[in-house]
Amino acid sequence: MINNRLIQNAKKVDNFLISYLNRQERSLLIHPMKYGVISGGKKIRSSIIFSAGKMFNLKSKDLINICAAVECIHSYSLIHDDLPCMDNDSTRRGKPSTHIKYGEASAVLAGSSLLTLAFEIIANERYLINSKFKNEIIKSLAFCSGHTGIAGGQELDLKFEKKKKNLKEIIDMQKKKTGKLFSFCFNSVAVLAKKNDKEKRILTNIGEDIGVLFQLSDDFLDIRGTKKLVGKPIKKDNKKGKSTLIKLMGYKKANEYAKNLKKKILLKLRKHGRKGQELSDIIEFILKRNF
Ligand code: GRG
Repeated sequence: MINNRLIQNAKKVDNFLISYLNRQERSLLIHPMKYGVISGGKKIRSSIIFSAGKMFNLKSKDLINICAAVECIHSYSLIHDDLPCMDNDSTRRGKPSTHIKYGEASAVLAGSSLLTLAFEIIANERYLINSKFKNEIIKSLAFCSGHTGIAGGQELDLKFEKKKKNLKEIIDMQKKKTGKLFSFCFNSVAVLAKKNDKEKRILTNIGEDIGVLFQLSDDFLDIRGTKKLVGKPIKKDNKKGKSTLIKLMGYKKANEYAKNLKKKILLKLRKHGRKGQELSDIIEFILKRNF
C-alpha cells in the first residue's frame, strides 16, 4: 500500500538527516532545525524522487542526498511561511509552528540554516556522484528555490491576496510556489539518469504539473479537511482572500480541473509501464489524501 511506502521513505530520509546533523558541530540552532525538518510531514517529495528514480533503475543510495536536500528546502519554506510576516500560522504538522516553539528570530535562522544545509548535503564529498551532475543539480536547486522559484512564487501569492487574478496568473504563481520544488525532484532524477535536454524538459514539466495538482489538493483540504488530520489551521484561504483556483472557478469546477490534470499526468507516466506504477499511485494519493 502506498501509505506504508510513504512512511518507510519518510523514515529513511529522517534517519539520514539525523545522522547527518549528528556528525556536525553542535549549535544552538540544531534543535529548531530538527524540530522543523525531522519527524513530521509526509515527505512526499522524497517518495516522488525514489519512485521517479525507479523508472530509470536508479539506486536509492544515489538519491537519498537529493531527498534530504529537498526536505530541508521544503521545511525551510514552511518555517518561513508560518511566520507572522507571511501567513502567520501557529500550528504546523500538528505541533506549534517553529516560531511559536522557539521564537521568531530562531525560526528565521533555523529556516535559513536548513536552506544552506540543503546545498551542503548535495555538495558533500561523501555523496559519490559524478561532479558534473552534482553541479547541475545544485544549480537547478538554486533556480527552483529562489526568486525564479519558491520564493518568487511566495511573493506573488502574498501580493495576490484580496486581488482578482486570472487562471494564467494563478497557475504561474502556483507553478513557482509549489511546482518548482516538484520539478526539481524530476530534473535531478533526469540528470542522474543521463537524460537528454528534451527528456529532462518532459520530466520537469510533469513535476510542475504535479505541483499544481498538489496545490489544488492542499486548497481542497483547506475547505473540506479537518485541522486534526491536516495538522495546520484550515478554512484560512477564504478569510485571507488567497487567489486559488477554487476561488476563481468554484469548488466543483476546480475539482474537475484537478481530475483532468491528474489524468494528463497519469497518461504521461503510462509509457514507463510497471516501473511507473509507484509514481502513479502517489499521484492518485495526492488527490485522495486527507492529510
Ligand atoms: C526561498 C525556499 C524559500 C522559501 C521562502 C515562505 C516561502 C518563501 C515559500 C512558501 C512556499 C509554500 C509554503 C508553498 C506551499 C506548498 C505546500 C502545499 C506545502 C504543504 O506541503 P506538504 O503537504 O507538507 O507536503 P508536509 O507537512 O507533509 O511536509
